[in-house]
Amino acid sequence: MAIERTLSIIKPDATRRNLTGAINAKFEAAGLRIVAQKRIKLTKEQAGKFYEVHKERPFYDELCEFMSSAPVVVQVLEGENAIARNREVMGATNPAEAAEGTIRKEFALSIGENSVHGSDAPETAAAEIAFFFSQLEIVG
Ligand code: RTP
Ligand code: MG
Repeated sequence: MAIERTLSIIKPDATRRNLTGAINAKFEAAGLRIVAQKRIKLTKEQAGKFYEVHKERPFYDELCEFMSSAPVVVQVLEGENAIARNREVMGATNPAEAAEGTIRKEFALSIGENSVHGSDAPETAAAEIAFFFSQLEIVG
């Protein structure tokens, strides 16, 4: 199995409720290592750029508002099959459909305010990591 890196974001609904540590504990328990991490506040424009793939979706504006409404914690997670592993730990986008024990099942408030983001493929992981981090900031 390949060692991968993926981009994770702890979203505003979770930072507001002081859940950063509880969410990180889930990643670490799943064998994912946090090899880079910073707390930032996105502007609506920066959120819009990050989520540009969703530009045509009906929820785009609401999503960009939400992602810039409070600080987020952006992180690089590393481990075996980290991209798929992380998405497993996150659970389904809609918390009503998320499996027991997943982050979204335990913490998400709604399909929009769903506590975490995770890259969905090797190409998007590489691009999303580069969006937030320089190589020097990632220490494996
Ligand atoms: P993410 O990209 O954040 O890891 O989540 P995902 O792959 O599970 O979901 P995606 O389809 O990529 O959607 C990105 C984010 O947009 C918000 N969303 N809102 N109101 C809605 O119907 C709706 N659908 C999606 C969520 O915050 C979702 O994580
Ligand atoms: Mg996605």
